[in-house]
Amino acid sequence: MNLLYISPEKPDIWRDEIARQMPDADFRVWPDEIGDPAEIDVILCWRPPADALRGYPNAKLIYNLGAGIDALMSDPTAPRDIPVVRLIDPLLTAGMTEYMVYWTLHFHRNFQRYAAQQKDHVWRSLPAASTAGRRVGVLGLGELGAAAARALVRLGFGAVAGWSRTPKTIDGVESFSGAGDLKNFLGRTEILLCLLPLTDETRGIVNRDTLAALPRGACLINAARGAHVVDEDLLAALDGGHIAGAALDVFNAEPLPADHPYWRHPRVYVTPHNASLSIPEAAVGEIKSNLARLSAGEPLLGRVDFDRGY
Ligand code: NDP
Ligand code: OXD
Repeated sequence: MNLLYISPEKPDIWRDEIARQMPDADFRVWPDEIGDPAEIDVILCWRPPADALRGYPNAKLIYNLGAGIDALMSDPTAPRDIPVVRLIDPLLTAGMTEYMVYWTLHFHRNFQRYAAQQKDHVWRSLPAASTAGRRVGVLGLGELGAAAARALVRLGFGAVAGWSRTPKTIDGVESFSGAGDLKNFLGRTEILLCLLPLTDETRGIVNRDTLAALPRGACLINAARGAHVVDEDLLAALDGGHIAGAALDVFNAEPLPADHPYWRHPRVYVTPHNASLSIPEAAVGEIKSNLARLSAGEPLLGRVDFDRGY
């Protein structure tokens, strides 16, 4: 099987891991090692440059080496006549769960306020909300959002809710769904986690109106995509005190420009788009089993629905 790797990121660890776990596969790197484009069976890509995905007449599958497929969906030249799958990998999910649990606890336990107090040498205990009563809300209850919600329930959070396109049944998680339910969901949410895919419908979803629908003092954790957030609206809500804090892993421009106000905002925490990473060692096992499904004509895991956009 001939695999073509298309990504601005270095191929080395993928090449090594494919060689270890799929010794019969021929791993080629775009653009220098393509060879005859008609020989390519499967494209492995991450943030492929525009136009790079077309021109492989016998490719049977495009494998997105991450969870978010927004880069691929935004390329109008990307083929739509062969299946696209995205990585669903237990280690990627576990990493995101850690990120979400960490920041939820941070805001839940007022750690940002203790850090501010420490600067002024203030020894003062702040009133603590109970875990059972803390109202956490997850935007997106897919692979990652559902896992984060479940982890919070296991930790004892007693008022976890989630918002998705279609209703969900998850133990301990109140389900809100559809555009008509968004304001109800936000109105009860003190700590908001964003794990939505970036689509035409979700772009800019964290904006002046939706932030205003959260209760005063709410906090935001966004590890989905920067373009979910309207930065000026979030900064205004932080400066006005309506939003108490934000932990942000993803940004409208990445790397976050050196002069961006998020860097120096006292209540914003910045991480460099590494809430969770695809780990080739684990991912290649998932890819292998999906390729076996492809050969057997079985349904593929993580198949992207072009109409929904994710
Ligand atoms: P999934 O596709 O599994 O889940 C998406 C969820 O969002 C689903 O519950 C879906 O609803 C819901 N949703 C989509 N559109 C809408 C809408 N218009 N209204 C309401 N709900 C909607 O995605 P994952 O959980 O795997 O990943 C989520 C995102 O996380 C990725 O797209 C990526 O951008 C980001 N990510 C970030 C990483 C990082 O390191 N920062 C790492 C990995 C991923 P329904 O279930 O009804 O379809
Ligand atoms: C992803 C990411 O979508 O790392 O997998 O952002």
